[in-house]
Amino acid sequence: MRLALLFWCLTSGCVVVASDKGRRDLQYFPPKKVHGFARLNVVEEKNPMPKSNDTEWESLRRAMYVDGIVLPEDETKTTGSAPSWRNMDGINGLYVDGTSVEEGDPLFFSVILRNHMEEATMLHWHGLTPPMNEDGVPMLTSLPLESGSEILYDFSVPQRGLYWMHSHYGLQLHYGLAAPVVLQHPQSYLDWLGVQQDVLFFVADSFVRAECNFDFRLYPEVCKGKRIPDNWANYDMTVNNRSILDPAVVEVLPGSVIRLRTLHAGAIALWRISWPEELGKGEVVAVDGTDVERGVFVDSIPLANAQRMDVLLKIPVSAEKGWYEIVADRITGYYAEGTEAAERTGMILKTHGPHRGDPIQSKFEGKLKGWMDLDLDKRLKAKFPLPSKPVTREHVLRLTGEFTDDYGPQFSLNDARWYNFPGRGWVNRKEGTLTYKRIVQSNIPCEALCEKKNWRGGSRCDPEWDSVPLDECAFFKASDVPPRKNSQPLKVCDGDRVELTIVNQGSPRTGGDSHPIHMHGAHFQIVAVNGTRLEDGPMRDTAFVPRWTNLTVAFDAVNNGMWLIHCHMHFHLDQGMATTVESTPPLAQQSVTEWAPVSERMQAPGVVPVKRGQPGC
Ligand SMILES: [Cu+2]
Repeated sequence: MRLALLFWCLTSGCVVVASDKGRRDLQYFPPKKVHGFARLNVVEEKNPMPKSNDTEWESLRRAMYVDGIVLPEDETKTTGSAPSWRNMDGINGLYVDGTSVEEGDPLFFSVILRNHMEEATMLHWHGLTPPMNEDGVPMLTSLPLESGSEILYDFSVPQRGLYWMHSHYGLQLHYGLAAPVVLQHPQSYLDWLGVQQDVLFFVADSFVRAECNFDFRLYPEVCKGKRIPDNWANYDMTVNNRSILDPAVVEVLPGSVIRLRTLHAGAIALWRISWPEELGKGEVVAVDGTDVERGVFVDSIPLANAQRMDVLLKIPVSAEKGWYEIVADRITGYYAEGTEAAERTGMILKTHGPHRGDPIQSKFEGKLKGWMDLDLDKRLKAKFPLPSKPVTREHVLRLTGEFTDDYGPQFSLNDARWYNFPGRGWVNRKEGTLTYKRIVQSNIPCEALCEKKNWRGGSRCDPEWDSVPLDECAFFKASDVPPRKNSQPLKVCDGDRVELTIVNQGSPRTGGDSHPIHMHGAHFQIVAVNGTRLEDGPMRDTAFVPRWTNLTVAFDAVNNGMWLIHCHMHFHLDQGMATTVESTPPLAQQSVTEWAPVSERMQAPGVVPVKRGQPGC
């Protein structure tokens, strides 16, 4: 195996670094040829099925999804682990078969993506670590995928676990544009875990029409001047794309061990997932697609936006009931709401016989803590922690801003708001003034400042509006605005061991919120909570940061480029809660090559690996 790996590295250019735990930490450059691919389509449903009784807003509903085609055998040049599009427990997703590939060896992620929608899109491969041009972030490292066009992604991944794809373009995640990505473990590892069956639990919430929430004044042609309140009745809560009224039913064998693979694909809610007492405690075996040391048992799973967690559950041999309910309760990040009145969705595990047909119940009815904290993260230990290495760079990322009842999420990072996709904003159209066409991209309309109708009667809504003369308010019109350049990136040098302390002190006026912070391009390790160091804390790509908490994460800057770091509550991202981690000096932007004709397919996408070692560092 060593010889084969060496040969592969010589011909394909990978970097192998031995860690102090004996793990091969691999950074792969893109494969030079296509190893068989999956063909995916991004589609908008023309007439989405009504899902709520709230007919007032149903006509505005949008629904988007990813669909795929399994190519005939003779059209692929498969190596045995090429991606395929599969139905996994009722939801379609991308499956990369690593059962016969050794852990640490590359799996090939070769995907052709075609946009069948009328608007542009771009899919991000959440948690994967491709070269930056294939990360799927429009306007930062790639072009938007315009209507009717195709693109080829072709890179290799060392990871094994549960990942996902989702739109990073505009408000599309609110409309459900997401799907699972399974990078299957080696069969020997599954045997060691004792797993006989994987059960995917893809829990999501999507909002009926995101533009018409706090941004409704920016979209008068769609929202007709009315705001759709973001109360939970205007969300669809689903597991594997099915509601609680018609839940997914997955058949399992009595006496078997299942790996319940939970993934939060929703835009806003936080979830706690639980199962009946007959199934006992679950053993946590992975978070965010990274394995953890065994021996941590839980009776429920807290899941923030974009996070994943795998647990082993034993189906009783007797299986007297014939069915077991896996329940997701909406919880909060900062105060106890309990679960009785909380929104709920779920799925059925069935051994035999019909499901009883009653609404899904939770064993924790009214008893479970309804908020989310880091207690479980503190207990988990990474199976493959970062190798020990001196820290060479430290950064602080303050989670700033607040939510106001009148004007919605006004969050920022280090007091700056940044928008990396085209959206709408307010443009001053008064001729002959210094503020002519000054863009204020914010959901607070100018009249809010003029009327001083802000949070609890204060005199100020948003610093961005402070410099606008009151008599110019009438000249601000809702307009399309381009993305801005990020003026406050977190700069790192290639090869740095970075420690990033995420500070969430809350807001003195509102108390503040909790935020799931996701970084692209690398997994980070949770190394300290409120200054207390963790030994071999879990590796994650999305850390939940409760309010009044400081969380320190560490990562190695080996995947050179520009990487988005942002809150994964989508309304918060929409309002600018994002920045970038960038190598110093900033790299020239490269765009992903557009889809090449068939004769050039073997060369696509032609992305040149970024050179290691930056001058000035
Ligand atoms: Cu947030």
